[in-house]
Amino acid sequence: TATSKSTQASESRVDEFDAVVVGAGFSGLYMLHRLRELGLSVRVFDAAGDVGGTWYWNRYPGARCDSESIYYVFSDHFSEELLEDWTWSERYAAQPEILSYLRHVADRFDLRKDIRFDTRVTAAEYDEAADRWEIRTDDGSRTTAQFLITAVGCLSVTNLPEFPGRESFEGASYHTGRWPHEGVDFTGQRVAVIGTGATSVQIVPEIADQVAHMYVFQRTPNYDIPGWNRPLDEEYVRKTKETYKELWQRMRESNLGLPYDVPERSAMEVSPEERRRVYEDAWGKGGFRIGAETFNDILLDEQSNETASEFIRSKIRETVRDPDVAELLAPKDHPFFTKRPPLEHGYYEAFNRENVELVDVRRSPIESITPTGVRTRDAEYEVDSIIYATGFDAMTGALFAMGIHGRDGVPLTEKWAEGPRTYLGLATRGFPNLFTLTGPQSPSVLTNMTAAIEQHVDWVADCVRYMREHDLDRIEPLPEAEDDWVAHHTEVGDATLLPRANSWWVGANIPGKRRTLYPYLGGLGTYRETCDRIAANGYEGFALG
Ligand code: N01
Repeated sequence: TATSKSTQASESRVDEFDAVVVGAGFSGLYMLHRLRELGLSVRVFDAAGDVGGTWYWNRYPGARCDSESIYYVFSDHFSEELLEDWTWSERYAAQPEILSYLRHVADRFDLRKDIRFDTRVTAAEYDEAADRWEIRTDDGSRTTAQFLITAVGCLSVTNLPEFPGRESFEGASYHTGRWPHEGVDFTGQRVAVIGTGATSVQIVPEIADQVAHMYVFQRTPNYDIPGWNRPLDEEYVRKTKETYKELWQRMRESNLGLPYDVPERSAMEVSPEERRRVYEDAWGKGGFRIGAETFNDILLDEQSNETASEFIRSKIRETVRDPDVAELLAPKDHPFFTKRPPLEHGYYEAFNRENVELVDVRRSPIESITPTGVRTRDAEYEVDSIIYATGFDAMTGALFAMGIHGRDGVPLTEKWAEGPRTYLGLATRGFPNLFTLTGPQSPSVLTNMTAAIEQHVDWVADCVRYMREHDLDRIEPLPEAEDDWVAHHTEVGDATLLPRANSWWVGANIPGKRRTLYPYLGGLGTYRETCDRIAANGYEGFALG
């Protein structure tokens, strides 16, 4: 029949490109732009219906970026004019505004013509004889490319816990990372929110006055920091734009990809009064400054950390009127910043409302989802809707889901069975010409993502140019370089308090996932210097051929 003929035709046809990029969020769009400038033919695939990545999928009420909007942009390395022209309306941009920014970028640089939307990569296999990657997608197409570049984001595969009876629920269920495009009206509903991470902390205050009743199911409390969101005034925006070049340079050289002042004192070096003053000051400024700009050993020393942790607990106790609820919301089982601290915009205040109730599922775990609600060991909560704010299979989830097979057909899942093994978090031996943008063992999620993305994309683009100029077909880490990077990554992480908490940074949120530190803790500035040095030494630690 005509249909089977056309299927056969599409199956036998192979599209050839210099590079395939998977993902059309911040990193994929910038990568496409840079490769095009180098004259490469590029095909981008994205499972979404448009550009945006994280900001395409995460449309839940209250979704906004925890990095200040003025720092959450493409830099002058992408386009000076774009940086100059675009103006954010709020200190922390909300999801619709970030999505319109990315759509604007796609339009302005005519990026969509090289992107296949609604197309999911189902397999990517390295063909050693041809020295090319063959990529298969769920529309049955086959594409080959010299370079395979993953721009799949760190938090794109949703985690939906396997609660018994989940499918039996007769109301509506949502995962925050797959929010309906038309939005959801919770007016007058009884709603369960499961999870208390950064996503839940955004959604709870946003819908608290809409719902009839909300149960927030908390397993682990977080140290939530106020963002103090506000509209941006024109004068501030004008001044920022005048100094954008210097700002970006500071961001590039910083640990966090943010132009913050670096503290030089230990928290234990100063008096309790001085400490309080420093914390109050950072608290008043809002955002991650309380971790980044106060004392230099918060992530290194337990005692110092405890001073910051206790400061935040005191703020929770001041805000939440019911002392029992306040105590439940105040974390005691992990040090501050060893789980990603959410930014809050009215989260703690929400628990002062009559219609918002905190349920402690550490004490009384969720046993099942019933047709009418959530059952814990001690009680049953009847609801109309369940919101799963239960996070993501971070950093490796999307890479493993893509069916990547390297030399001799070795699956990436096998190569990384004991945890990721990479060189610089950018490449892995046995998988030539594969680059993993913001991949595990790179700074990625421990920084302002746009700064980490800029550095990775620039480095990969420079590497591709170098290979073209030197007539090289293949790049792949040497075994010793990979071993050394893995050891260095672990050593740097182990020197901090971060591996102590059960966070998604160590894979603890996914049952059965290998527990190891996923992002690199060495800081973006130092990491950049390492990457630049390696490039300047003719890609030291890589085999080129
Ligand atoms: O996910 P999470 P998220 N039973 O993994 C709970 C980024 N982000 O979507 O802590 C009961 O942090 C789980 O409990 P526990 C940001 O980097 C950025 O909120 O594992 N509870 C936890 O409370 C962030 O860190 C922005 O004990 C269960 C929650 O679900 C990352 O995304 C905005 C459970 C999941 O929290 C992920 O945040 C929002 C179970 N079986 C998010 N399973 C920006 O601003 C899980 N939980 C850019």
